[in-house]
Amino acid sequence: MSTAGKVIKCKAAVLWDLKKPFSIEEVEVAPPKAYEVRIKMVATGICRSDDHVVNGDFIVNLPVILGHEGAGIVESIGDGVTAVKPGDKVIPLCVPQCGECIVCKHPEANNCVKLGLTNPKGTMQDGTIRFSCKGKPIHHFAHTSTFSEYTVVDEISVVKIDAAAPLEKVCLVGCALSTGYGSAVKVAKVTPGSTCSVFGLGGVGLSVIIGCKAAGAARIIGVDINKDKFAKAEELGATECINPQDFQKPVHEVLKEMTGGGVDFSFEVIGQIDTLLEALSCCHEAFGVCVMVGATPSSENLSVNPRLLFTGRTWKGAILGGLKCKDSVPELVADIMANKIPLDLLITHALPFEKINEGFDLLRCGKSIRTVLKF
Ligand code: PAD
Ligand code: ZN
Ligand code: ZN
Repeated sequence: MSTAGKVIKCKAAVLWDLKKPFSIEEVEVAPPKAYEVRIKMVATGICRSDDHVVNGDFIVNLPVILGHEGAGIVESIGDGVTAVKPGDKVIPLCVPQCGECIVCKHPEANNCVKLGLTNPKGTMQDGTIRFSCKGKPIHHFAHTSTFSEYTVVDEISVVKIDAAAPLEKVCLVGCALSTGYGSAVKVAKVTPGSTCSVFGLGGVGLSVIIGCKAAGAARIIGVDINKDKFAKAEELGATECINPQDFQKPVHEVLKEMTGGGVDFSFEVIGQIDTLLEALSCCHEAFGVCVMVGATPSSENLSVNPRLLFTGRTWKGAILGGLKCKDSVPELVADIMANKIPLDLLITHALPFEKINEGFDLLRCGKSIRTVLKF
């Protein structure tokens, strides 16, 4: 019996309060309105950005259904939707691409004006909500809310992918892979023969390494305080890895010595103020480019001596690797299917959706790269 046009009751992981475990609840998911799409989720990754919300470092309205790195199949569409149809395999996009705004029309930018990252209301574009639980409205997150068996997204926040794509893998294109790969290739524009340093070897940092290698970097130095991350980084293309705790001096000085004055491209993929400054300082003072990838706590500021930039450094940031997702996500999925991108190596754990709290514990204790939850 078709569920189109009806409210669907299903399981979702609801975050009722900060710093509390997710609770698996029966939620009601309203049908999609005009220009909206309801998706049956098949798989979702767990990203540190979801954990930043749980911690209170990334402020959103509660209660909320998190998750922004998923893949699924379209269950039904609202009036006017032309981009996808029921049965299509899709990836929800946490950075929408409306295609019409000044940002979408800019060749280098992806922060669509419809994104509203600086004011995350936790609603659909029309300002209303499709989730409820025990009679209470539950907020959306990042236009995606993939920690639910069914979710509703705006048409500008979803893209169709190859019907043969393995959803339990390519879900990572929804965040980690796009963010890391795009940060190297699109934001930093890593050049052949260059030297790169990558601070933070989680799912996103390792994706930066994949991008640096694809762009032809000659030397890629991984930096992490967890040595267990080094083997995978080297498998993916890091030429060496260092632990800042092994040195008496600041790691930017170590990196400058290792590279004869500083790296060409540095990436902060942790989300901390101190490492952001280290990453900026380790790139060459005359031509180095530093890309901020990690999401620092919304409330924290950084004091920087402007002389760090005076001599020629470039300091950049971007969400989702600066990629226009409707264009790039299907392309990256195709590259993965053609074995041009070793995505499999990022997935260290697979768990049933109900074990979501276990998945977060694995991330917090540094045991996982990416855990994929299966519905
Ligand atoms: P992760 O927690 O899997 O990886 C972070 C890594 O940093 C771990 O391996 C840690 O051991 C390491 N680390 C922690 N502290 C230090 C330190 N002081 N020095 C060196 N290494 C350290 O996270 P992730 O890969 O899922 O995400 C990384 C960051 O990127 C995080 O802040 C997340 O919110 C952000 C992100 N940004 C975007 C974007 O659009 N810009 C998208 C997705 C994720
Ligand atoms: Zn993410
Ligand atoms: Zn736009």
